[in-house]
Amino acid sequence: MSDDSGKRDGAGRVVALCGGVGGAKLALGLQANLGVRLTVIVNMADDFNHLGLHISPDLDTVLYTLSGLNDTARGWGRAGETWNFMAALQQVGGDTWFQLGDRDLALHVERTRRRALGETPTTIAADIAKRLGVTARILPATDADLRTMVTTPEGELEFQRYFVARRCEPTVKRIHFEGRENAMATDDVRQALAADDLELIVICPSNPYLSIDPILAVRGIADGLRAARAPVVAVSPIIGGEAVKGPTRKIMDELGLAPTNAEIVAHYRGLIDGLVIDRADGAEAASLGTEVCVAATLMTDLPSKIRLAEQVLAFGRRIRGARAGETIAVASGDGA
Ligand code: FO1
Repeated sequence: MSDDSGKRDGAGRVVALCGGVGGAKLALGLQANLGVRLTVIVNMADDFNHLGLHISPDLDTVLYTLSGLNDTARGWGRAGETWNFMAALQQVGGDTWFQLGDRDLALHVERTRRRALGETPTTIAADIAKRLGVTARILPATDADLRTMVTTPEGELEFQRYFVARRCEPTVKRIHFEGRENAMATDDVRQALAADDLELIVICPSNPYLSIDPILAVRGIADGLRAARAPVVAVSPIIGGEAVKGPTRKIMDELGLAPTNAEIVAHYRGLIDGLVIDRADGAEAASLGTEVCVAATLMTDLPSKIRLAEQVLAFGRRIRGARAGETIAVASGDGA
């Protein structure tokens, strides 16, 4: 490799902070590059209790995506799914606004059973990840109860009620995380962020307000990023003023935030050493006031996820190199 990968890269670990669908795509690309060297810290604040089951949507999206079981068209849940449970539930007058596929249902039933026995989300996630063949290490951000609540003109909505039942239509006036005062990072998360062989921390292109903030709200995680020996880079969820998927742009508008990379830099200020932006926004690079890597950030297939992950890792190497006193060119992901 032309850059310093031979010297500094190689056996080090990488930690990725990840929410649901968008973040999981990059996590898959990172896993393809890093295998067991990757640790994914997953948002747990989308969790909710439904039909007597404890549902962990972002965790399951990451588990299914990294095991190759996910339905890539739908974005969540399992490929080859059947919906007999939902049809039968409808027949007996059950709540069907939240779709639970027959195969997916097994995971919710088993997780609920094990939580009721007192097992932690961390232990359950690690065991299920292993059984599903996930290579990377999967860590819930916290084992405590944390809930993203969205304040709308209709009142406060639990995240899934806002996101799924109301399809993100209500205006978002405020987002807060119920339980944050007691939500501590697990020991595994603290150790992952404090590891002395940590080479890079990646904030995946999940929704900063709905998926990354509830991770950073967990006590010990934001401080862990600041104290980490490794650089922290974020991948922007914005391309050309639009969000790739989901309500990011709408929420930014409703919160009075400009849908720009400058806003993303401001949001993560003090936490990140660099931002990966799309080629469509390359002209902004020099004015963002942080190290920038210009890359193709739209992930449409596995090769594009792997390529973006490679560029993120190369960006991290460049920042480490610069810290070690080498010069850093304004990075262009193309052919870097
Ligand atoms: N998203 C939907 O838009 N509709 C659903 O019915 C739905 C069901 C569902 C079941 C399990 C699961 O793990 C995720 C599910 N999601 C559904 C996605 C989920 O609401 C979001 O992906 C995350 O919470 C946001 O990142």
